[in-house]
Amino acid sequence: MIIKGFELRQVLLPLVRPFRTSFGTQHEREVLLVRAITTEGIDGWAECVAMSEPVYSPEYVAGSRDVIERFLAPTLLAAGDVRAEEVAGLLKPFLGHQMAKAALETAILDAQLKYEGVSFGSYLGATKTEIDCGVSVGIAPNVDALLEEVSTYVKAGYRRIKLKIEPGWDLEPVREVRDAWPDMPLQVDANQAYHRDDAVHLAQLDRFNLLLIEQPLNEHDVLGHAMLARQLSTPICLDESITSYEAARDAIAIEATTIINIKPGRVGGYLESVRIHDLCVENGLAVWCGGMLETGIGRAANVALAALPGFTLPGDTSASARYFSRDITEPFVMIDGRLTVPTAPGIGVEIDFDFLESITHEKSNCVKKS
Ligand code: SMG
Ligand code: MG
Repeated sequence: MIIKGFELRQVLLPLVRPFRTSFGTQHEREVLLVRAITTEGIDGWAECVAMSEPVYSPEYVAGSRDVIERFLAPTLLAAGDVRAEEVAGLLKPFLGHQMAKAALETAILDAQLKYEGVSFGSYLGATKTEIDCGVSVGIAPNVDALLEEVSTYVKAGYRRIKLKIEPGWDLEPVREVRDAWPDMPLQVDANQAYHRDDAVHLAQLDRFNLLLIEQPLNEHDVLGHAMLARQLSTPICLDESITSYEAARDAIAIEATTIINIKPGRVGGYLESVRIHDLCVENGLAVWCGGMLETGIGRAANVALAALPGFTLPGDTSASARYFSRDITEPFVMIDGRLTVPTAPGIGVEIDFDFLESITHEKSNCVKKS
């Protein structure tokens, strides 16, 4: 498949409610979209999950766009005939930038699969036609507001609740939610907000029967997570630390994690995600699909990934309405706590081009240098 060029778009979508984590509050989602334009006349689409600022990971929207324009896109365009399976190898000389690389690989994969008439789910190895949905709940202004928000999600049918925590917002909110919903699958995510010497404090979460605690320590402190795992009965799940297959393999080897949150953007794409999934299955670890406040474009591919057999826990793959009043694809609607895996070729969703145009604030093209 010959890639003629890439179109990059920065779009801005307001969130239906602010989303606060230990690293800040999001009021809107700025997204970099990648369109792979091919000589076959089929376009492939993908979403780069970098955020506006480098606060969840070192990547950020303007930086991802820059590295794509300057290095990644020219390399792929110079390669001529490129299949998605070759993208990671071609981009390997450029270090890091997994989210930017993932977006390019995914856009090419979408075009390739559309051309071949194969859905993302079939290609990746999905075994389910629908997936269980969880929801990630931000840090609230107070416990009453949190209970109110959680209650709307419980009523909507979500099958698992994840609470964002940080020092000063942990034991009390978790206790209140656990008391209100004693049987609800519940987990917490600290986004690196604690330190090794918080082990005794964090062990107090053990009494709340949590599925897991996600990324309590710094992303580089994998050994610290292994030490913490010995002091807590709540399973540790790594998110930010798992940036590749190798990172997953090593974290598993030292027992720093017994569950992994797989985010394709964080690990460089869906192909690497499948490798990590397979590694976890071989090692008896459960995985679940994380979320980065994706639009329908990124969500469609995530939902397909979450349909693989090792994804045995509900993911942060919520319905479109949890994020946006209007999405750029047909919305993902949750029925009985589940989303349906798209079956049409490629990512399997249609883009609303009029709406997309209206929310695009930057657009540029990367074309082959002759
Ligand atoms: O997509 O529902 C979603 C967000 C899930 O909590 C979520 N993501 O650390 O797992 C995480 C965060 C990262 C993004 S927060 C803006
Ligand atoms: Mg997380």
